[in-house]
Amino acid sequence: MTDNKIANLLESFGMNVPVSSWSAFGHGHINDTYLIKTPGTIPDFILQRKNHLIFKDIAGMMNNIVLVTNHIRKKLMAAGETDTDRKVMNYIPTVDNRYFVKDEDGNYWTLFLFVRESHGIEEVTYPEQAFSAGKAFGHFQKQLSDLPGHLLTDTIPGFHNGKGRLAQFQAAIAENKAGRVEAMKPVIDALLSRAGEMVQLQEWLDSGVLPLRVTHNDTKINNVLYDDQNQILCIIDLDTVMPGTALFDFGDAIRTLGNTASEDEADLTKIGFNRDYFRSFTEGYLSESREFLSEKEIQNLAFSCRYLVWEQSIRFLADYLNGDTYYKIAYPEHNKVRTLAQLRYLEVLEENLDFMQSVVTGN
Ligand code: GN1
Ligand code: MG
Repeated sequence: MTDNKIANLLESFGMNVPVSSWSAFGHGHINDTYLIKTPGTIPDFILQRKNHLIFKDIAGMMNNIVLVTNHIRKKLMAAGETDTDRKVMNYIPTVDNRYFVKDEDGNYWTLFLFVRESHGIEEVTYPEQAFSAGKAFGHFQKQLSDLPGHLLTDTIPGFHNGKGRLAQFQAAIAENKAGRVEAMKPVIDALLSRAGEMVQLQEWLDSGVLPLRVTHNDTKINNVLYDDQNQILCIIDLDTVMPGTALFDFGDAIRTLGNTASEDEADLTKIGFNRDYFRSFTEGYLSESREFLSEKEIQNLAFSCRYLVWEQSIRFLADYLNGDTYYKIAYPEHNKVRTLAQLRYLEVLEENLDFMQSVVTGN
């Protein structure tokens, strides 16, 4: 990245503004993100190179994002909200009214407002934070509960589709590109033995037993923005907003927030389940979502947590077996470590099944 390139890209978005500094920003595994600081009252921006090897339909992705953010913004305005720029992401259109720029190297860039006086957190450290995160994701789903899922494009087809993910995992095993299958056999078997139960979620979605909604699909805690008083501002990282089930978002949040360790913890003894955070998150989430969720959805919130952890395990393991082509890795065995950490967490969730179900159903 160079000063010149930043200036050119900003100009494509109609932003001929002075730049005081820029720096790499955030912890994403997929895109390259830069914070662009500007002087005085000019807003700061986030410039992001979207990884088009993963997001193969950038136009569709940006369509989804604009549909979702416009829908939320209209609701905020109707409710008399004055600080809309901090309550929903604000993407900047280009001078020819698109929401992305393709540069001469074939890379895709987007620009959005940096949310003023905001911060994210990498992990929950006290139960009220878990409650507010649950409320934030529940509120996001509520804001979108009247936006029909079919209006959005499946920009990563089958992103949380258990049947499709299983097929990709089986293909990775069959192809054995990196020669790692034999050493991973016990882990592969442990994950395959759970497949029958796990693919049910997709079967319910396919048959209409679960309603198709607009979902975020990457509900990690670092995708919630807070203000300086630790009040929720908005949900960010909308790249994966797509049609899905509410269960994807609940389960994926618990995948990270309920875990006492990080998703790639190498010391498996550190991996546990934080019951307080689970309870608080669920209460916050249901305080916003109970009114629109179906009974089937509520009954399967606890199951969705196991599903998402299983899915993430087979995604990490498939990438490891394929020779690490999808996720950015920090060291050679990173995807293996991630897989083992997820599998351990899955076992921990299995041990907590009755507790989780009783929290969700309020008994
Ligand atoms: C990726 O880049 P990041 O951290 O927001 C991935 C998620 C995974 C996550 C695992 C588009 O998200 O699905 O759960 O890594 N996003 C995509 O940490 O594959
Ligand atoms: Mg993210």
